[in-house]
Amino acid sequence: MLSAQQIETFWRQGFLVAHNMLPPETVRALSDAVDEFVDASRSIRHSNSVFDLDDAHTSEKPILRRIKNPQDQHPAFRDVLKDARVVEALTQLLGPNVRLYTGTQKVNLKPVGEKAPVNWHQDWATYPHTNDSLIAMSVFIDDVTEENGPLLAIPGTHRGPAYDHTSEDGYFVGAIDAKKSGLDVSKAQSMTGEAGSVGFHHVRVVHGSVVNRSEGTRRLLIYTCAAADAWPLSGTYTPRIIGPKENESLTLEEYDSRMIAGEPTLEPRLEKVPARIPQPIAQNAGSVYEIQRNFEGSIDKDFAEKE
Ligand SMILES: O=C(O)CCC(=O)C(=O)O
Repeated sequence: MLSAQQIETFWRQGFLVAHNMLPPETVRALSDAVDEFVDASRSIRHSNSVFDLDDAHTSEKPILRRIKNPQDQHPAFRDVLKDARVVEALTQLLGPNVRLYTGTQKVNLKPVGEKAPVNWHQDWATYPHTNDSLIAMSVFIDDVTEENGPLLAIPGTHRGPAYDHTSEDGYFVGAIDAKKSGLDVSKAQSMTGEAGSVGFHHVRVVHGSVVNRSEGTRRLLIYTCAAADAWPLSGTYTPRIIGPKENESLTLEEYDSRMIAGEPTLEPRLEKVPARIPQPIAQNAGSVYEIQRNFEGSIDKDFAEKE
């Protein structure tokens, strides 16, 4: 259960780390599950609907960046969505009726040797809804430190504009040009903590992460959850803007099977929220790493300039 102070911090900053929320046995089960996928990735040459691989990935030296839709791949990942502590925290932040958002869920591994940082962005840019009651929850499978590429979030930006995430030539690239947008990245705070901690960030908060400069992985299981009355603005039942199932719709039954707590509804809550539709999409739109390749800036460069 989150304390009143944690809830206040979340709404003031737009993000929060709840330290040591999950026990070592849960962390171990998640870690073992990720290891199985890293091993399985040795026989895969190209990214597919489950594995997102770095360009330098080989069977001898696997560099798995992401496991897609972990809830469909392994019971250890699925169990997190049933954990009473997790469900309670989500309902405290989103209200009693909570759905697993219909786009891609993920484990981001940020492996050593991976070259792609995640540039500044708002998740909201990729999946605007009828209201902004959406939160990404990241379960720390490793200790997350300043060195291994923690999420960096800029406090208060969840109350700001829907930033432009397009490239010079007008394509949606899923990244913000911090200078052009007047973002003060020096205010960014790191979401660090021990394995078993859980980070929560609001769908509109500006965030990103630099490359991993440590000797080990930084594995986060990231689930985005939505209030049941937040309906996707693009697509009928699904906001699959990027990713392999781009134009697929879910049946209502499938949509409602994603409820984590409470009841579904057919009545969207309409709120006056700033939004942009993420179009037109660049040719190589896939995971955040692929789509951000079309972006000219770099979060690492922003930080080098600051130092
Ligand atoms: O894994 C990371 O470091 C960043 C993840 C993120 O911001 C995202 O996938 O939207």
